Amino acid sequence: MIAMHNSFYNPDCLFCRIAAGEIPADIVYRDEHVLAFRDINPAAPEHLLIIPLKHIASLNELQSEDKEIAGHLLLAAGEVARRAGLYDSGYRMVFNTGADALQSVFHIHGHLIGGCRMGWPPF
Ligand code: DGP
Repeated sequence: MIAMHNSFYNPDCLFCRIAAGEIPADIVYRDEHVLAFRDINPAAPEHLLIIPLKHIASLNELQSEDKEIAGHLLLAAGEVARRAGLYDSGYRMVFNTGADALQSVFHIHGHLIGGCRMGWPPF
């Protein structure tokens, strides 16, 4: 367990607690800025979440100082997709933000989904 109480780690945030190893998850990728793990309630045959290690509530709270983290998260997506076997077949990355998008966990997470043919638009 990592004991940190600062703006990087929010002890009340589920995904901060997963990133700190306090709550188990099926982790598929980790580096100095991001973590990817399987969603507990998959919406597709493969459904992973890619999160920044830093607590940032949503895309709305992303600051220009977070540029490196945000870019890093997108750069990691291809490797996460490769590890999930989705690199060649294709996948979708979604950031639910706010009420209309049904965001339920307020720590930025990209849903990386795939393993089936999807439709568009998503509603
Ligand atoms: P959203 O609704 O966009 O905020 O997505 C939150 C996702 O987080 C949702 O698809 C379910 C997933 N989730 C919630 N709790 C847990 C958990 O404890 N572990 C894992 N692996 N995923 C979780």
